[in-house]
Amino acid sequence: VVLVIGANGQLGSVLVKSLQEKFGVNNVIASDLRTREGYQGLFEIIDAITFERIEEVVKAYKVTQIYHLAAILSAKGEENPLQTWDINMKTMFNVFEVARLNQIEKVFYPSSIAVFGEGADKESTSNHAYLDPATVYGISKAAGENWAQYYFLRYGLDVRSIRYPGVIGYQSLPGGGTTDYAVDIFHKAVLGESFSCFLTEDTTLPMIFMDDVIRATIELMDAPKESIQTRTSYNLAGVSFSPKEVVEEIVKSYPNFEVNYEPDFRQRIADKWPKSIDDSLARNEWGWKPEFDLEAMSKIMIEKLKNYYNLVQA
Ligand code: VAH
Repeated sequence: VVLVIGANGQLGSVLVKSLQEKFGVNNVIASDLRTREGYQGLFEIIDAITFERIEEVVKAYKVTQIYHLAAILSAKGEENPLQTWDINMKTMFNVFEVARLNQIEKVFYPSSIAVFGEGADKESTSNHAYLDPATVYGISKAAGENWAQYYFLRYGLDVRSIRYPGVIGYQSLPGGGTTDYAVDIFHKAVLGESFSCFLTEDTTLPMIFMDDVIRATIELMDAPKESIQTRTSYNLAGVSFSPKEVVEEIVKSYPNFEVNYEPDFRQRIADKWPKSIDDSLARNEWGWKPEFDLEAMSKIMIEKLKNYYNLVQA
């Protein structure tokens, strides 16, 4: 039985569906701060700030795996640094402690490419690059992945982790990240609106298509324990691109699409992050391989969003 914390989020909402297909609807418990309208399956309200509430649900359903997908992201996190730290760390400790005390078999803890800062190479950033994150979100993830390793080494808790790039999907909306533009831009294009981009046109960042990232997460969790030699977190690469390059793809379908660039505080966050990621550890240790490039991803985004908005392309 699998418990997903943060099941209403950009990743959680999509991951839950895949987990339901894999384990059966009655073996997946979705949880978040609020219920989700139209959600099909088992759902419990959990505020992961409260240890007792997580433990109650774990005991009631005899949970054996936890995916902890609740966090305040990079951009949003800068509004209130201390509160962001409290929420990201407290929820993580609660999950790790509930897991340790209730014989949970496996835990998934997401990290992020936001763990990297000035001290890391910008191109093909190595898994072992120096970590000097400049956002509270990045600091909390860098600390979190070290705690993941600590729980593994000290208590034998099987925590597995991926440093996610920016995630692009048609199924859900991101909230509060620096890579959010890359989802929003497709919505605007399909709706026939113009787009104001909060990053400059040549800001290249590591990104990944939703289908790839969900498959990566499930493949990591399915891998034999012995092959998971990296207990902090795995670099994961999908595709790297800049706003200009996405626009080049979009204008193939929407030649009149207009974008203007108005970089804000998020530009400073993006400037400290890698442009591309070396994910050879993930490839070698559990066989990771991405499938979607920018062109394939853009085609699917446009098709699916057109259907979603029920629009026929002019
Ligand atoms: C953010 N999408 O922008 C997140 C992230 C790649 C960075 O983890 O904050």
